[in-house]
Amino acid sequence: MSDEGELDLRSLSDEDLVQQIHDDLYDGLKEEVEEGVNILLERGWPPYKTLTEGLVEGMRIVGIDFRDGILFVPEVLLAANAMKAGMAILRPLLIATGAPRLGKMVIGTVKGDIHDIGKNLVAMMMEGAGFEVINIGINNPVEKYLEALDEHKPDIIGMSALLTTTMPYMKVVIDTMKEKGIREDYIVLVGGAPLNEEFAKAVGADAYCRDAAVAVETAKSFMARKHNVLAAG
Ligand code: B1M
Repeated sequence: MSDEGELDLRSLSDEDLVQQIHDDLYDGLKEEVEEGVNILLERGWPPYKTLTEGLVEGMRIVGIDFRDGILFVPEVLLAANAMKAGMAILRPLLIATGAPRLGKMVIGTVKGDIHDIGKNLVAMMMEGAGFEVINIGINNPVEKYLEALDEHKPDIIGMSALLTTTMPYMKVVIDTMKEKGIREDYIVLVGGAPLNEEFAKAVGADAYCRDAAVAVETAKSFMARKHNVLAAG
């Protein structure tokens, strides 16, 4: 809708505004996406609903046209930028202040992979749920994960991969942890669009997390188990 520069987003109904945010995300219109997100929030939309229905759904549509060769990398990069700008508005709202710390997580995208939106979203939601999160970014070789574990001593290590070619690298990280005898010191959670539970099991992770909300729930239940074991011991 870039030819409708005069479009007043405030005049749209919620439903049309969400549709417009999808269109603006698709067109990589960062400022328009920011404005749309702000308007939904002003109308009382909860941040999580704004995130999932406005931004995540918009990016899902981008993904379909990327897959089908209708959109290309430069356009998808613009869409990703617009998405990140929308996420930046929601981040402080999703992050609880003063919540008791539930645990610590190191999270990063694996070597060879530069997708970071989903991983950042997981980091954001985990922080919102009261976890301390150390986000080590993208394209992480096993050494980077090990350094982060050593430095931050987290309870959980989270790995993200969006490519079928990079997801096997998770096994490299887990196998290296096994070789060093530290695998059982951590809860290993994995996620990313091409993964599934079977894959997570095969590479030796503790659990596959379908989305950010599942990541939070899974992390909480593993932390509760860890505390029970410690209390029993
Ligand atoms: Co890429 N890309 N991309 N891309 N890209 C995909 C993944 C693809 C499915 C598109 C397609 O063909 N439909 C396809 C992969 C095919 C495959 O391997 N099966 C693909 C491809 C092929 C590529 C390139 C190879 C393209 C090229 O260069 N020819 C290239 C590879 C670059 C590289 O990494 N080496 C590439 C590049 C890019 C951009 C740079 C342009 C951009 C990334 C920008 C960025 O991230 N900063 C990009 C994007 C944006 C996408 C799509 C469109 C969207 C990904 C996204 O952000 N989704 C994507 C299509 C798709 O996934 N439908 C695609 C939104 C996000 C909220 O969801 O990431 O799934 P997601 O995260 C979810 C869950 O998966 C889960 O929770 C998140 C939140 O709910 N989750 C975790 C994710 N990580 C987790 C970690 C956890 C737990 C849960 O740890 C505990």
